[in-house]
Parts: sequence; C-alpha cells; structure tokens
Amino acid sequence: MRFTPALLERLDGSFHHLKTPLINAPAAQRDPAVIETVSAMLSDIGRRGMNAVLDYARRLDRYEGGDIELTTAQIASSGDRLAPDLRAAIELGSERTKAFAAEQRGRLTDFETELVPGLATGVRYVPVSRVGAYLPAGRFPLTASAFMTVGVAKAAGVPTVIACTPPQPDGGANDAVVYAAHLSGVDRVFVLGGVQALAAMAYGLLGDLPVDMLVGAGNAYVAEAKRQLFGTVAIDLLAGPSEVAVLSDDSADPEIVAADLLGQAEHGPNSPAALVTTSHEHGQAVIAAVERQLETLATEPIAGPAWRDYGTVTVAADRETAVALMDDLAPEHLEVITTDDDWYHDHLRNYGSIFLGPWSTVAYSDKGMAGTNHVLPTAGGAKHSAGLSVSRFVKPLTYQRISRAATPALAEAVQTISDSEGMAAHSATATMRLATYAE
Ligand code: HSO
Ligand code: ZN
Repeated sequence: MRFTPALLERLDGSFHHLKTPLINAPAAQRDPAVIETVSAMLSDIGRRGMNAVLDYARRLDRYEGGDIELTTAQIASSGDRLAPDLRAAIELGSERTKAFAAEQRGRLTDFETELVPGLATGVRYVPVSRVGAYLPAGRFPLTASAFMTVGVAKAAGVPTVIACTPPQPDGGANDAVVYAAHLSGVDRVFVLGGVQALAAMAYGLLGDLPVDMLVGAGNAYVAEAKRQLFGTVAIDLLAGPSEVAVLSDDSADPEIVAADLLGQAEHGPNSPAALVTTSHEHGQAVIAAVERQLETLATEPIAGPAWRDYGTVTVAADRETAVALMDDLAPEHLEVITTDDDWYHDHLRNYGSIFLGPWSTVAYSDKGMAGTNHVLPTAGGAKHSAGLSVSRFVKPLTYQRISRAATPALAEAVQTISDSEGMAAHSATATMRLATYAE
C-alpha cells in the first residue's frame, strides 16, 4: 500500500520533503571522489603497510612522529583530567550500557534439540575474537560511542577489543572518549583517525592480528572505508546522518516535540527530523515552536539548515496511516507521544529504537543513560536491520551429533538428492554409512 503523504504547509508557505540520504545508495549515487580516495588509500596501505598509515596521519591529521598507541597509564589516567561531574556521568553511562548488554547476553542461551532419535542439533553462541572500534572525536566527540561499541563487545564476551580515535588539535586523544573506552574494557587505544585507522585495524598493522569486525561511526570517508573493507572484516552498519522522527497527537506538548526534533537535527546540516501527527493544529504548533527555539539555540547554524532542508511535517488521517507513513520512513530514532503509545508500539515495525511517552527522549539513549545502543540503522536501513547489540558480536554456531541409529533417517534421502544432482562424492558419504549400518 502506498501513500501520498499530505504534507503540511509550513508557516513560510513552502513544502519540505525528505531528501534521500546517500549512504545506502548504490555506488553510482555516492560521491565518486570519496569512493576513489578511499580505494586508493586502502590499496596504498595494503601495499606499504604502516609507512603508508603514518604518511596519511601526517598529511591529514598533523601527526608529527612518536608512538600512536596510548600506554596503559595514559589510558587509566584519562579520567583524572575530567571535571568530576563529567567523570561521574561517564561512569554512570558505562555501567548502564553494560547492564543492558549483559541482560541481553544472558538471554542468548545455547540449546540442543533432538530432531529425530539420534540426531542432536544445537546452537552455541561464540563471540567474535577480535573487534576494532572507531571512536569519532570530530566536530562533536561522541563520548558514549565507546560504551556502545567497546562496552557492548566486551559484554558479549569478545576477548580483544582495540580502538582508534582521531587526534585532537593538540595531537592527543579526547580524554572523555578515552575514559569511556577504558571503563568499557578496551584492551588497546591508538590515536589514529579516519580511513588509515580502519585499514590499520583490518590489516593487522597495529602490532596485532587483523580484527575480525570493525564497528563505530565516522564521517563519509570512514563509512566508505568500512563499506570497502566489508568482506575482509564484518562491520556493524553503514551510518548516514543521524535522524529523528516523532509520532505525536494533540495530547503532546509542542515545545517538547520541537526540542526533540532539534535534538537530533543539530548532528549535521543534513540530519533529517520528521514529525508525523494525526493533528493539523499540533503540527502547526510544533513548527512554530521549532522556529522559536531555533532563535536562541547555540547550534542553530547546524540545526537551522537541517530543519529547513531536511525537516518534514506530515499530517496523517488516522493512526493506521501514521503507522504506514512511519514504517515507510523507517527512522533511526522514533519517539511516540500520544494517548495510544502502546497501540503504536504494537503496530510499528521499522525503526532503530523507539522512545515511548513524553518522558522518553532520544538524548537519554544517545548519551548512554538509557542503557540501549545508539548505533542504529539510518536512511531506511531499519526496514531490514536492527542496531548494534550484543547479538552482533556473538555468532550462533550450529552443531550436529548424529548416531548410528539416525542413519536411515538421513542417508537415503541425501543419497537420492546427491544422485539427482550428479554429486557422486556427496552420495558416497551416505552410501558408505548405509552399508556399515546394515552390517
Ligand atoms: N544520535 C547519534 C548518537 C549520539 N548523539 C551520541 C549524540 N551523542 C546516533 O544515534
Ligand atoms: Zn544524537
């Protein structure tokens, strides 16, 4: 079923449509310059190894020589340089994220079942051995990212988690980011940014084996590097600009809805913020509140353009239409502020994480206080994927233990199918066992 959304006219008379984010787009639609730059860097690093990594660090990050790895003492003391209230907040976020991840890990239980007598099959959850986390520290150092990547990997049981974080203008790492990684249980931290960091982890250039999986968000180059390294390693997901959507009715406070829309719009000038509402008046009140709040918002230079170019307000005729519109949008973050929150929760299918009721705001999860992960699918990826969680770091490995008694239940059918395919050697593995069984 397709809907033509009735876009609400903005107060300035213009209409706003969600522009298609490019990150999940086919190669032809992504920036060819980024694709080419990244692929040239990866093959150069593949050829020249650490020399190439350090050349890029020099050229792109003003690296001036010296060890790029932080010592254990440097990692452990990162918290000492933080204001006490920030330090305490980071400790709280780390604990809460780990607690939620541990709950989820506890529910991934190995099992064994006997499908037919003598055929025991089962699943054993085994963590990935080595994970590399990219901890961004650009325009906004997202402190909580370490909880979501390093902390959750550790809660899943990953033995080795290394992290790379880009140098700050003074050449060192961001203390809050390093402290968050330390509390999350990181094994090694390198002050290294961008494509060169991801390549160094994936190719095993950091005095260690290559990692099996790369996680963590970054800019367009980081995302493209992960896309090109996928296959060599696993990745969490390809994150585009952060998004928020609110589904509210006229019971919601327009000021709260407006604040929560701007709360993610400030991520970048291309961050989409969408309101779907069943009330035209409420929609108009939210638009007015957004304009008013933007007047005094310190990050208006980012959030303003984001709202004007990527903000949308849509009025849905009824609850069912609102759900269909939202499922089509498949937003990264979805807030539901209505008199029917539970009904919406039961019916919505596509979102990265959902925030129910007026007291549940996205920033609580963003900063690690809600315990849930903030690495979530963007650009409609929520239609097919969920966000990062312990289940991404553990592999459900299957096994089978088959006894002599189960042989007739398996071998004859395998023989028949193999013969029909002309796969004689497959067939023989069953035939031999049937012969022994008959003895
Ligand atoms: N909204 C971002 C995560 C974040 N925002 C952390 C602020 N801090 C992606 O989900
Ligand atoms: Zn955010």
